[in-house]
Amino acid sequence: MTPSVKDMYDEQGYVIVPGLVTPEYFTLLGKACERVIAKTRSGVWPHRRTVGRQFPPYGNDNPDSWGVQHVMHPDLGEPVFAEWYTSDGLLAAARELLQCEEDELQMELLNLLINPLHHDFALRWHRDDVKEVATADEEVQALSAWKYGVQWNTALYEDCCLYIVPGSHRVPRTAEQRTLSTTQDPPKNPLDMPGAIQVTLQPGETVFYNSNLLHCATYDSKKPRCTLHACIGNVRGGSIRARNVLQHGLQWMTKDNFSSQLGERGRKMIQRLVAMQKGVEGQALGYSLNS
Ligand SMILES: O=C(O)CCC(=O)C(=O)O
Ligand SMILES: [Fe+2]
Repeated sequence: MTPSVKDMYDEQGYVIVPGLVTPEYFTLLGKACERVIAKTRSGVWPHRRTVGRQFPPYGNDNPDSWGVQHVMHPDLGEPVFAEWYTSDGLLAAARELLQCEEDELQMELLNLLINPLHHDFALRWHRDDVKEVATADEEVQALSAWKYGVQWNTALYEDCCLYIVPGSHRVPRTAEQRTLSTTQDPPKNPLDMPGAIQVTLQPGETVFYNSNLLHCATYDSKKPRCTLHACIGNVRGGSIRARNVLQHGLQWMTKDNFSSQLGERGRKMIQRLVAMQKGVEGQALGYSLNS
């Protein structure tokens, strides 16, 4: 019997799913991405991931970009991103992986990962919401609690940037994995990490992954990348996702000019994010890593 998508995700910490971008969305998203990438590279859109910076705040000190932040932002005028984020296929997959109902889904991030134009760049090995210096006990604790959200990359062009260690979302790092993920340096060869594999996505494929799976990425300035990078939460997690998600600066998502461009389904999902944001207002959320 072939394992289900959910079994694979639970066991390995990732699963590749085709077909979540219909041909119509493929064209519309592709054109919208071209426009937001052009705005980012020309400096018109300031919310970007900057070469040289692994985590938010991404700063503005390098003209080259490896990502476009907040593609659903109303100021970009590209409603197709929110339409796709709330589309039937995508939400069905998210519900399956989170084992929840539609009225428990919390809207979170939708960003775009692109190739820098002038510099190759790499992210070092990391878990998105566990510090690299965490003890094995702290890792066990953090990993077991990290089940109320799912992250995904959906490639519009072939994408081989991401490396992961399957199964590492369930166990603390070995001594060698710890050494290789504690350095601040990008990996010379990501496949030196014990257990690592390279993830290759064909256009239209999506990899869903647990963002605390050990992962890194390399960015080749010569190979075009156009990959939607997103996450969604389950309200049953309470404020557990707040640190990871809110570090990206999501005040704009609480405003009426954003919710008014969403359909009924999206408006309900955004209300749950706003409630989480209100619930943690004024609280220090501690260290912030990435997403
Ligand atoms: O480029 C990727 O696919 C991964 C990005 C990533 O790991 C991050 O932003 O934390
Ligand atoms: Fe990451």
